[in-house]
Formats: sequence, C-alpha cells, structure tokens
Amino acid sequence: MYDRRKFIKLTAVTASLATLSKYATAKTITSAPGDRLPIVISTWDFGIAANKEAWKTLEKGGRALDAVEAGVKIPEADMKNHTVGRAGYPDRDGRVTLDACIMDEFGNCGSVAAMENIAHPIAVARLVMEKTPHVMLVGDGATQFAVEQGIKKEKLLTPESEKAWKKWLVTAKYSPKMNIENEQHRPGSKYNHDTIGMLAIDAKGNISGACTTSGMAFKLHGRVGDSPIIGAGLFVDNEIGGATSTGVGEEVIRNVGSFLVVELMRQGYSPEDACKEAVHRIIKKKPETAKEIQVGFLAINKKGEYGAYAIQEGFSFAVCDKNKQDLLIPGKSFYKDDKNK
Ligand code: SD4
Repeated sequence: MYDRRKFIKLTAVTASLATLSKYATAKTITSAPGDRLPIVISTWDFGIAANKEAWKTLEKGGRALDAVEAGVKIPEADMKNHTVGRAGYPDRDGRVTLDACIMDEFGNCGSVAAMENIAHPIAVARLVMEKTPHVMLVGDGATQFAVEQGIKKEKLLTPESEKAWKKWLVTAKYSPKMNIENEQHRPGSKYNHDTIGMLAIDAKGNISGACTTSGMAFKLHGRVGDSPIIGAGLFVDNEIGGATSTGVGEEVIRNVGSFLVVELMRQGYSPEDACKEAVHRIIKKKPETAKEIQVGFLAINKKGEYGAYAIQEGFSFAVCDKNKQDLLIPGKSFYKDDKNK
C-alpha cells in the first residue's frame, strides 16, 4: 500500500542529499599544481624571518603544521618585538598576557588566551589541540596546563616593556587607534609590529595556520582579541584555503573575519577579493570607527594563490616559496586603493 509518510520522508532525504552533494562538489578548490608548493605566507615585515624558519620544514617535505609552529616561534622569541611573545608589552596592570591559536588540515585546532609567564603560547596552543579534548584554555588554567606539560614558567616583562608601560601610565590613555601605521611602521622599516598570522601549504597540498600576539598594548587585564579565536584571527579549511588577521581584534571578532574570508573563497572569490570584502563589511558596519583603526586580512587558497587587504595603508605580508624566500608585499587598503570609498 502507498505509504504517504514514508514517501514524504524519502523525498526530504533525497532533496537534502541533492543539496548536500551540490555544495560538496561545487565548493572545493582544486589543489595547487606541485610546482607552486610548498609555500608559506605571514603578516608584516617580521613575517620574512618567520617564513624562513617555516621553510626549513617545508622544503624537506615536512608538514605545514610543524612549519607554522616553528615559524611563528621566531617573533615570539624576538626580544625586540613588543607585540608578539615574550617581550610583548603588558596590559594596563603591567602583566604580559599572551594569545595564540593553531589549526591543521583536519580541522583540529587549539588555543590559549590571556596566558601569563609562558614564552611560546603557540606551543601551548598546539598541546591543547593534541593532548586535550578541548579547543581553548585561558588565563591561569592555560599556564597551569603548560607547566604540567613540562614548559618552564618565566617572567616575561622585559625592562624595555616595563619602561614603556610606566611611560604610558603617566597619561594612561587607552586607545586602540594606535593600530594605524605611521611612517615608522611602513614596510621595509626596522619596526616590527603587530600580530603574526601565518599560513602554509606543504608539499602534499595540506594547509595549516598559526596566529600569536601579545594583543593590544596596555589593554584591560583579561582582554582577549581575535588572535586566539578560531574563525576570527585564524581559520583553515583544507578543501578551500586559510585566512588570518591582524589589527583591532574586536572588529575582527564581530565579523568572524577569518572564517568569512575562507567562506568567500569557497564562493569563488580570489584571496585578495575575499579579504577586501571582509574589510568592507567591517567598514560598512562602523564607518566612523573604521576611519580610526587598522584591520588587515591575509589569505591563501588551495591553489597556492594568496592576497591581502587592510583598512589603512601600511599593512605588509611576507611570502616564501622555492623561488624566493624573502618577498615582502605591500597589502592593498581601502583608504589608499579603493576607488569607491
Ligand atoms: C588583537 N589582533 O589582540 C590582535 C593584535 C593586534 O595590534 O593585531 N594588535 O586585537
């Protein structure tokens, strides 16, 4: 006998399977030709040194995940770098709190936020990913976990950072506007600054990413930006590509920026156009705020094509592949390059 209920159920299942397969087949990006791989890209001038370290793993046929972890450890360890890792500027209470996350080709991810006394937050983020059932550990819990894993606690506040903090305390003016680059911070200058976000594709075509920062200098104690938030500061989808961000994290979180960039690439946008659209969304929602701040996105797709876009002029990114290990590219920006602004 004709069973109407069964028929409806079957039709619904067939329809949803059809939808699923339509998306599953249409929304992947064919892998890069072997000659374009491996490749690693990262944010800002300090990305050059970080990429070179990542390259040592990639050129040997190593995994992108190992490459990005090794790469971002370079600025984390750099005592002259006051925006990433151990020499990062403290919060307004004089405490250095670090944020980082990492994501691999299987969609595994790990993150630490507002973590104190541990010099390499990216290593702890990876341990969270690999040794716990969780994605994110914060504050004291993150430090405690790191120590349990055999990592040494250290005092992070350097004399230089302490001096800068004490100078800041004189006026104690809290303003995220500082993220607009000035002459000192232009590409090629000796000033290394801001968050490092790194994306790599290994010789097998697998993508991983890492992002690490000390966050905004003199932030409220406990403030966490976009950098350790999967989907905001970093996102990787091994079928499509990866994206990362730098700048005022609050605006990136509000727009789930890196996830948005990857989803736009899934819809067919080039990496640069995807970054541009994500920047436009931020500007459209808060045009007045956007005039005063910097946000930049960097992305790579499965083909090994890459691009970036920022609100303000001055954002740069570094590219390293077998042809050139120290390429620094000025990213396009809304205020300099967008004719429709
Ligand atoms: C944050 N996006 O904490 C990060 C750090 C940064 O200049 O880029 N600061 O919001």
